[in-house]
Amino acid sequence: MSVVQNIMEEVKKRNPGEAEFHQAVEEVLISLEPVIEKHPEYVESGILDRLVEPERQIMFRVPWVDDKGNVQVNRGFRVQFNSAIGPYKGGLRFHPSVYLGIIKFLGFEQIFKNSLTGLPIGGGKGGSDFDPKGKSDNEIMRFCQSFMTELYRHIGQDIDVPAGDIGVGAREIGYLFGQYKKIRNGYEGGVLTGKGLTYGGSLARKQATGFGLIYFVREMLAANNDSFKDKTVVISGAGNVAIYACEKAKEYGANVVAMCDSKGYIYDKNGVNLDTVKQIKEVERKRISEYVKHHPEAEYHEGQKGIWSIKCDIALPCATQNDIHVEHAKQLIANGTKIVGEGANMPCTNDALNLFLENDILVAPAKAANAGGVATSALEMSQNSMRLSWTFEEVNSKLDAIMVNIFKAADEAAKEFGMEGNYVAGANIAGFKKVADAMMAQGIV
Ligand code: NDP
Ligand code: 2IT
Repeated sequence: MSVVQNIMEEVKKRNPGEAEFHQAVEEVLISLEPVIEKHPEYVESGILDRLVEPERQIMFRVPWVDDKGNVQVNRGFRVQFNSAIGPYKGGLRFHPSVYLGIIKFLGFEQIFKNSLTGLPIGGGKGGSDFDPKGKSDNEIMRFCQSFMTELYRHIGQDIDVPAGDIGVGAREIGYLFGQYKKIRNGYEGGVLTGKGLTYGGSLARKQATGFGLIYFVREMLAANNDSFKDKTVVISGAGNVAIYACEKAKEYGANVVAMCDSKGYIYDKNGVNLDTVKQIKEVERKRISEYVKHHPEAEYHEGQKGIWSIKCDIALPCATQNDIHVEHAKQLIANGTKIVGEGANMPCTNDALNLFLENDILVAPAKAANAGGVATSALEMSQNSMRLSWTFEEVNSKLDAIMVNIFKAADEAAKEFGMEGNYVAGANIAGFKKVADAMMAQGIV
């Protein structure tokens, strides 16, 4: 058995039932095979064995009282995966599907993503199986306060810095920050990112993941003498990442014809009206189906998966993991899609990814393409440490430069190992090498 196969067997044995975690590890390890062949010292130092084992995993009870006076109990998680290059950094996800395997896959991916940003941040992730849908603001606040009442002892601006992810936006970060500050009796601004602009948040953090995705895809297109101009784009999701990917893609002259939430998708052949989507999703927190009430010429279809049957040049999955399976990949390829840009984390199954690569579809892999969010979180930490704030233009231009560098790193690593144009492998390799070298330098810890 090869080194990679051995480690994979061990990961499955030691982490039973965590399918998403197995998937994420497998995807990375396979692409690292040529690297470890060239660098046997990584294997001798147990770098891979250590990388797949989180430094620390925390699970805790989150009790809270709902508006009817009933006691509710959720489960909280924080997985501190790797601190070789900086404090643990990564978002919190509040979604009923959350269990340890989801948080571990996200934490594992975060190690490589954060490394690619070129900024000093390690990898971590957390969250809860709490479902924010249908909860009042007061319920959300009480839940966040209870969650932080345990989490606070494990985090800190030089220890572990959480942020948002699915179900966690500025509202939740505000409640979490308020509780942290109250317990700690001090203003430790850099302990959370994605904060509101009135208390230490960074301009452009809200836009950063979506904008960053488009900057990365722009570079990938440019390397192939192409651009967004007049391209038909389909975006899954209608949350933070999807909305700002849509905004920047439109600005670059693309026609975004479809978006979705977990219940269904809208198709507006003349171009999605983003103001309407923002109003429905950011302000009213309602379903995307509302869109057709404002735009009767558009179509709404029940069932989210149908979105991948729409003909498009560029597909941007920005909702959640395992959104695109082989059958959806086949549909996209048959419809002439040339570019897949992963805004969500692990939105394609490994088989779907391989199918895209075999068919010469250009794939912008999540770890690289959605790194703009966490990169801008790191810029928020820098601003907090300096006790000043940069303008929108300053942050946005730093973000753009970071995404250009990430593209170059992925491109060059792919070329170095004879896989030109395979940015999936390139991103994994470039992200891995920095972390591996830092781990080598720091000894067996
Ligand atoms: P939001 O909570 O803002 O939005 C999530 C969107 O995806 C919603 O439209 C939601 O629909 C949809 N969605 C969620 N779960 C499912 C599901 N099981 N099936 C279909 N649709 C679903 O989250 P974000 O936009 O922040 O995150 C989206 C993705 O991007 C995630 O994979 C996240 O990990 C990743 N990401 C986020 C970053 C950030 O900075 N926020 C940074 C990097 C990556 P509904 O409302 O119906 O649930
Ligand atoms: O997946 C991700 O990179 C995020 N959810 C953002 C993490 C962060 O710390 O900003």
